[in-house]
Amino acid sequence: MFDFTAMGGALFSQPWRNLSWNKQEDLDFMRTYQPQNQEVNHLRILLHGPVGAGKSSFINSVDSVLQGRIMGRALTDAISGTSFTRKYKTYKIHKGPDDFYSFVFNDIMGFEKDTNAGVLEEDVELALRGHVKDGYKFCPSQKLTEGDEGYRSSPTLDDKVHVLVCVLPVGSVSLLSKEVVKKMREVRLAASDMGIPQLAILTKVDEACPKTKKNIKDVYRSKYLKEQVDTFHMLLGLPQDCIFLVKNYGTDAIMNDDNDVVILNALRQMITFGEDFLNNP
Ligand SMILES: Nc1nc2c(ncn2[C@@H]2O[C@H](COP(=O)(O)OP(=O)(O)OP(=O)(O)O)[C@@H](O)[C@H]2O)c(=O)[nH]1
Ligand SMILES: [Mg+2]
Repeated sequence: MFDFTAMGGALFSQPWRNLSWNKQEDLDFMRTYQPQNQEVNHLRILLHGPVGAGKSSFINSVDSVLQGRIMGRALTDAISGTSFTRKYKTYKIHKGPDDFYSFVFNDIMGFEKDTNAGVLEEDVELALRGHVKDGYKFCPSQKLTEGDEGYRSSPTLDDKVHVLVCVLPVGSVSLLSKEVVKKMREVRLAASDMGIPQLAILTKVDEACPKTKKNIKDVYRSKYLKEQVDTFHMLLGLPQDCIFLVKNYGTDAIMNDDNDVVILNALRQMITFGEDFLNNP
């Protein structure tokens, strides 16, 4: 049996990924970012992953970092066993009172182990292609089809997903069921077929690693966390440099510049990847 607690404390002498720890530079990048491709207004990031992974929390965390105070708009749920996010919804983040950042998030209902619960892979694929209208409520037993009210027949590049992000608690990597891995791989393959870039965030690093909980600057030095990144890379076939570690802010959190940088680092990569896709759709 793998000794998680022993691994939880061990650190590499040097981080395996170097962050700039320059929050202002990251904030300036977000503020000035605009898609070069004039066909689109926003870069669209789709977060997908199991129930309770921290998808809504990540949107809230980005919102909080950019606003400089804790935000809780993309509702999160601490207790439910089944997915809390059911509606397909686009989240924009305010830059000023009437102004928004040039990237948006969609947060899709989680996959569930049970084949007749949670979002269907087919529906995720439709979302990737831009066929799912805002406000559509996913139904685990029936896929969205042409002619349904929530179905958009002729999506523009703006409606499509430009970068796909798989979200998973880092402590769940070794516990993933075969069914969920299969669903994640299928979605990843569908995105690859469409040329959509992909990355992953592994959340709840604070729960999984006591050293990181104490000092978020050690996140990319933790041996245990690196092991989970490597395992996830093997399971899903995503390159290690496309896998990011994140501690989300809960509604009662105290903000911290170093944690902000860790969140912004992941977001910046999402934007960079999505921008590549938009310039070559
Ligand atoms: N400690 C800790 N808790 C987290 C973190 N991210 C999310 N959580 C908690 O995990 C729970 C589930 O998070 P959500 O953001 O609602 O998860 P979700 O992926 O949106 O789940 P569904 O909408 O049900 O698919 C909430 O209680 C969050 O506060 C994290 O990085 N650290
Ligand atoms: Mg959610």
